Amino acid sequence: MAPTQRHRWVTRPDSRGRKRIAQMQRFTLDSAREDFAARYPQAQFPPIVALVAAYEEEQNIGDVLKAMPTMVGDLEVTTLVVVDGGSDDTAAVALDAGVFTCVLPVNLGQGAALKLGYELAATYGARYVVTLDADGQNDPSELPSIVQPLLDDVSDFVIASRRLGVDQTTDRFRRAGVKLYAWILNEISRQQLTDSSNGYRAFKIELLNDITPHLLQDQYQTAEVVITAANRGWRISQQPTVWHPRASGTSKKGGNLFFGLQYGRVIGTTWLRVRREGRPRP
Ligand SMILES: Nc1nc2c(ncn2[C@@H]2O[C@H](COP(=O)(O)OP(=O)(O)O)[C@@H](O)[C@H]2O)c(=O)[nH]1
Ligand SMILES: [Mg+2]
Repeated sequence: MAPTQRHRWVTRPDSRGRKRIAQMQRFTLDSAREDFAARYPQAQFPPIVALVAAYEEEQNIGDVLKAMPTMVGDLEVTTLVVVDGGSDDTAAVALDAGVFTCVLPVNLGQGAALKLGYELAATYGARYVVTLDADGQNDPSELPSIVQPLLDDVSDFVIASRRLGVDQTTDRFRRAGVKLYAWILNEISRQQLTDSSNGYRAFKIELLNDITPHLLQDQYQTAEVVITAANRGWRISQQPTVWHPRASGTSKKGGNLFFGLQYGRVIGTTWLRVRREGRPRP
């Protein structure tokens, strides 16, 4: 039987096992970096990078990539897909679409894949990074409105909000969870966000360079990014979005209860970490 997220959670490895896993993760990341550098020896990113971390989304990612804007005003947009292992044709679909594609040979989780994407964006010269899902839940045509507050320099980090916009999904438990966790996160990080778990986000590269070394979550990363950025004094704002149902397939993040527990765990552990670290000096 393939190990599930839940299975991994209850059979945590001992410290030697964790060291071995960390070594394998480093090896995996290095080989993806080398592979990317060899595939794009002349790579240079324009100011805006749309970053899609994708795990087994061959059915959905093609349409997402087709709908991606290529300009915001007079700033060029390019797309970077980080394919996070998996056994389907996600990488082939991304390569066929002609976008920058970085392939992790094994699945490391969305948090790890996005961290690699942030690093590549910075290395190859991007100034703004917009993350969005590969499953069709975020509409790429909204990218200009999501990134605009950064271009106007009124914010450093923008999160799309389905609660300020339109939620076209019907899962009432998920909706209640989004509300509850936004409230908790606002209480501990002194924000007024309505949808802190939305993965449609725009960042200034300076913010990503500052927070990335602090990020530890391999998979459930959305709350960690918000709490870390807020603690480090960056300006966070929100923009309305239309939240679509998944184009096909089911969530890979587990059922509502499991997802909720993981989300709560990440809020708790990140909150403890930032309290320990304290706030950086202005
Ligand atoms: N890189 C990476 N992305 C993942 C993984 N699991 C899910 N995703 C991606 O994260 C996005 C959101 O995941 P999804 O399963 O739809 O979660 P949900 O929208 O919160 O129910 C999608 O683009 C997925 O392809 C993973 O293990 N690694
Ligand atoms: Mg989804």
